[in-house]
This record gives sequence, structure tokens and C-alpha cells, in this order.
Amino acid sequence: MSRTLVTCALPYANGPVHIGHLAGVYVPADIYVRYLRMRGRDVLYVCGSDEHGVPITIKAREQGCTPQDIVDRYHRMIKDSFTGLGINFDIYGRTSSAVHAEGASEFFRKLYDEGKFVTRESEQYYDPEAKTFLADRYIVGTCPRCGNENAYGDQCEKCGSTLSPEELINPRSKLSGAAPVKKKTTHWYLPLQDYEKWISEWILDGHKEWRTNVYGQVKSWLDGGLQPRAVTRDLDWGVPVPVEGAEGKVLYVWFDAPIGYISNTRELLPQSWEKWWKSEDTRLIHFIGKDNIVFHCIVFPSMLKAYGDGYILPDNVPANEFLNLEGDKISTSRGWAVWAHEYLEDFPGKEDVMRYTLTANAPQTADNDFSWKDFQARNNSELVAIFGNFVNRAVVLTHKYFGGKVPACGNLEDADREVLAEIPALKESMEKNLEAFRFREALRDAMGMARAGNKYISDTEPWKVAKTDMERTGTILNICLQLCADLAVAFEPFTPFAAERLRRMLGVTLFAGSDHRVGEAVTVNTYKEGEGRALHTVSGEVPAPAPGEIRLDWELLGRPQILPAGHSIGEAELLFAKIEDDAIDAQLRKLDEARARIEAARKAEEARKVAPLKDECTFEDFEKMDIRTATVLEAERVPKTDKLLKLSIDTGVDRRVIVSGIAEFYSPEDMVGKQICILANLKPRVIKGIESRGMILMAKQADGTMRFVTPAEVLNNGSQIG
Ligand code: B3M
Ligand code: ZN
Repeated sequence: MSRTLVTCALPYANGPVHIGHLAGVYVPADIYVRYLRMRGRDVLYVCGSDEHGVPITIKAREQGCTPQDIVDRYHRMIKDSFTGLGINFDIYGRTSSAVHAEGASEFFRKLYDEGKFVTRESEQYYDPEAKTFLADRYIVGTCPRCGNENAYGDQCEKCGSTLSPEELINPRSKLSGAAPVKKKTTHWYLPLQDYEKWISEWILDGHKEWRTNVYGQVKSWLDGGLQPRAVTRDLDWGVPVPVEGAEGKVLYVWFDAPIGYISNTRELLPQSWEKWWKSEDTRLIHFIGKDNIVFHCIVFPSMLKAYGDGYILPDNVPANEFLNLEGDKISTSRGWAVWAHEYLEDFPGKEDVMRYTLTANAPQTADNDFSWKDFQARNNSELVAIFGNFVNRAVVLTHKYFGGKVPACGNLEDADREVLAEIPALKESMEKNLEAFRFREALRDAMGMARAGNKYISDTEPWKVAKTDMERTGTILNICLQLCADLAVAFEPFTPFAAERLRRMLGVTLFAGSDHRVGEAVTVNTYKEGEGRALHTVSGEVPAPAPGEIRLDWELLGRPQILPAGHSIGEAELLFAKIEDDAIDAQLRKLDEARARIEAARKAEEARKVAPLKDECTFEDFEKMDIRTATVLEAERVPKTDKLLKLSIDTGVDRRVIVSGIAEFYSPEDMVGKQICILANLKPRVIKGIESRGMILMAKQADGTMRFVTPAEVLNNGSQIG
């Protein structure tokens, strides 16, 4: 039997996960895995934290703790968020584990020993006091563009320019403050260009069925020509480079992270991990976001190819585009996101609603948007009004008229036959969509079944028929209950919590894979209902059904009479509850606050911005200017203008008129009596018919507002400034 190994991008353990991550990677992967398991396929579902890289070390410095503290904190938090949302990996490992360090080292070492790397020497900044090389972010200095004294080696946050450490004036190390020196360093590179042809044949010729966004990105990388990629870094956080003379060097995070998939598999299955990675019977599927495509389609496959030893390549890489939040790009650093852990706190018991909304709006082929109003509408008018309402009516009426026992199915009418015929067609479409990673469309199919049921019960009105014809009422409710059983299977991948509640209501269990014969020793996927809703892959014998147990499985979906007449169903439970406006308003207020914080930060940043220096001038240039103190005697607006004031001033030398564009910032009353500074020998100009002789010195602020410049104490008019 073929196996499927599903991996999800390893989240960086330097922040919580948000809805963008969930929509892009983890919810679709979870749908896929649940679906495969229901079909009895052998699946391994692997993820874990990515715990290396420079940003983690910087966060640790900022917070005055160790990188290990940072990754410990976020590893926990991310893991709990996934569990809370019903995303249950077979293993959620971490790249700081011993198994990983050993595996990643061994991987590097083999490529090293076999001469698969090239080395290159380059000059990099080094901190002579801290005795360490410096990543660009660790170098600060004065920005050559704006004079900001705390610009980073890769960027000035004040003026926004992209920089290189070479450009900084007075560069200093963030670690010791010492001036960094250039020092030679050697790194190992994987010569990706050697794999170009092979990748092109494998993907461009062999995987035309891949999503166009993935295929297109690979093509444009290949068209641009591949370059050697450094696989090591000068850093003290990561997997040490296992080579003599490589002290102070670690594996580059993007070299070790994908090996993490393998390490986590080894950690879970120390004896049998190889069959998941080195067998042609295994299909490998990487779920990732679009920013990780190059690493999963070019770099990691080249690493595996270089390693050899039978490693398989991904069969598909269904990468998603990005999800926006209320029209704006989600950003962890700016704080514009809906965090998974906060959602779980704010909406207990509503895990499915987020899963459902993110799937219905999945950014599969283009970026998509999440909005709280849409979230509310999806819940209230789809999950509650269609799915929940249908199930509730069917279950409640069965209790009311038939004592909670499935009534017998009598003669079928056209309406019955029509609704029953819809299910197998929708099931087939759903299968096709799920197999092709079209989760949004598959959800539409499942919802189509709920819609069909809801329409059927509304049209046939069993509550009215019950007044005259109990047998017909029984037939209608029998059909409704069969449809409910279909929904309890069809919704398992999308809304597993509700699907489980529904199975409890119907008094049925879910069993994975109908082709497992009872008593046969196989690896089966069973569902431990009620135990954290986890899916378990267990090895052993397929257990015989308990007396009276009704086992649903994927193959039964759409078959007639899954629930036999006479079967007792459980009490009605609420499948979904309405979400009121106040819950949504609270979320919108949260976002308003975030927006205000972002805006304040932007303004503060803006206010710190200063105009770049003008070109040099000579002392002679400056001396030509006659700058003096003067006092405003009279002021009035220039008629028919918004911006101009006409000022009569005493310059100490004469009394004259200056027309000045300051009416936006000062009223005439503000100016009268004020001492100002003027450029007195500016060539006169006629403005709006008034001769203006001179110019008032004004300071222009970053936000564009102007203030006049005044001496610190009152001076004689006509005092020269220079
Ligand atoms: N941690 C990047 C990311 O979260 C990275 C994925 C690693 S997968 C091997 O975007
Ligand atoms: Zn700058």
C-alpha cells in the first residue's frame, strides 16, 4: 500500500502563529491529512519549530534572555495553538533537538566528504572585541543618507534606505560597540547551478500539474540561472559545522531547517523512518507558503539529490499565496494579525469557525482577504443557518415523532430520489478536489450536501406531514438522518469538532478505511472520539465493531441506508452557535487599536525623519546673505488667498512689507509684535500685486508644518545673524 508523508513548513519559533500561517499552510494540510486518513491511507504528518537563524538571536538580545528561552517560549505556544485548532501532527518536533543536531551534522558531513560543496573566501565584518563575525543586523552606524546615528547594516529605519554595512559611517558592533574590521572568512556553498538541468527536467517537464504559482516561480528561478548558495554562517546559534577549522560557524538555517522534517520523522520512528523518506511507495507532499517555494522546490531537492541514498522528492508542493487582514498585509513586526492563541481564547469552542472561514477564503491561487464581518456571516448564515439548522431539525423531529429511533424508509418520491442522487455526485467532486489540493472547492461540495439537506427538509415539511401521514413523515426523516450521517463524514476534514459532535448525536463512530478486514494486522488510522479529537495511527489489528456500533467511513458516504431503521440516536446538541455583533465589534476594536499603534509608530518615525543635507556651499556664498532680526508691526491676510499674510515689519534699518506664505500656520494676530528673523537682501518680488522685500526664516518640520524662528531673547531689530 502506498504511503503519504505530509510535511508543513516549520514555523520560526520567534513569534506566535497567525491566521495567515493557518490559511496558507496548516489548515489545508490538516484537511488533506484527515481526508486521506478517512480513506484508510497510511499517512505520516510531520511538523515542528524552526529554532535557528539570526532573528531569534536578535530577539533574545532585545529581551535580555537566551535564544533558547525564546524558542522554548514560542515552541510551546505554537504547539498549543495547533492542538487547540484540531491540527494534530504525528510529531511536532524542534530543530534544537539532539536528534536534529546529529542528523543535520551527518547530512552536511556526507556532502562535505564527497566533495559536493565548493568553498569561497570572502571578507566579512568582524568584531575584534567580541571575537565574532557580525551579521548585517549586528552592525550599526550613521546613515549616509539621513544622518541617523543608529542605522543598521542592512537598512536605515529612519529614512528607509536599504544599506550595506560598507556604507555606514562610523560603523560599530552592536555587541561590543567596537569598530568592526573586515576579516576573511571561508564558507561552504552548494553549487546549485549543477542541479539546474536536473530540476528543470524533474519539475518543468515532469510536474506540469503543479500549481501555476509554484511552477511559475521555479521556472523564473531557473530562467534567471542558479548560483552557488552558502550553507554555513558565522554565528553562534545553530548546528555547529562539523568540520575541522570551522569553529564559530553553524549551518545556515535554511540548510538545517528542511532536514528538520527528516529529523522529526526519525525522532518519532527511530526504527522505521526510512520507509517514509527512501521508498518509492511514499508520496511526499510539502505544504508551504509562497515565500518558501524556492527552498522546497530547488534548494532542498538539490540537497537530497546531492546526498543520494534513495531520498525521495516531493510529489507535490501545494504552496498558497498570502492572506490579508481587513485589506492590509498581515505583519508580525507591525502587529497587524489575528493570532491563533488569542483567537482560541476569545472564541472558545469555535475552532471550526476559523477553520471553515480560512478554507472558504483560502488564498489558493491569489492573495485573499480575511474580515471579521465575513467570518461572522460565514458562521451565522452558513454554518448555523444551513448545516446546523438542518441537523437540528432532523434530530429534534426524530425525537419528537419517533422516540429518537431512525424511522423506516417507505416508498420514495421524486424529491427523495433527487436529494439522494445529489450526494454521490458531490462526493465524487469533493474527492477530485481534495486529491488535487483544491480545498476551497471541496468545502463548497461538502456545503452543497448540507444545502441540499436543508432545502429538502424545508420543502418536504415533515412537521406538517406529521399531522396526517406518519409513514411519509418517517420516510422524510429517515432520509434526513441518512444525509446527516453523510455530513458527519464529509465535514470531518473541515470542521472536525462539529463532525464529532454530529456523530455523537447520531450514535455512530468514524472508522478509517473500509478495506481493512477485521482481525487483519495492519497499520490503521482510528479515531479516538472525545480524546482531544486526535487522529491516531496505530499498528495492530482492526478491532471488531462493538455490538450495535455503526461505523461510518468515506466509502459509505452517499450509500443508501447507512443508519438502519430502529437505530437509536442521541440527544440534539447545538452544532454551531450564532456569533453576535458584540463579539465581532470587540475584534474590530482590537484591530482599531492595532491600527492606531501602527499609525502612531509611523508618525513617530516620520517626525524623526530629517531632510537630507544640501550640497556644500562656501563661506562666501553664506556671507552674501544678510540675515537680521526684525519685529512685526502689522499683519493682514492677502485678500483672495489662503496662504499669504502681508506683514509690515521694522528691520531696524527701515520699515518694509514682506508677503509670506504662512497663513496656514499663523493668523495675523499671532504675528503682530513678534520678533522674527529675515533674509533682508533677497531681491524684491511682486506677489499678488504687492511688492515683497525679503523673506521670513521659517523652520519646516517633518510633517510639513512651519514655525517662524525667533531669537531666544528680544534683541535690537536689525541685529545681524551670521
Ligand atoms: N521557518 C520559514 C517560514 O516560516 C521557515 C520554514 C522552514 S520549512 C523547512 O516562512
Ligand atoms: Zn537614513
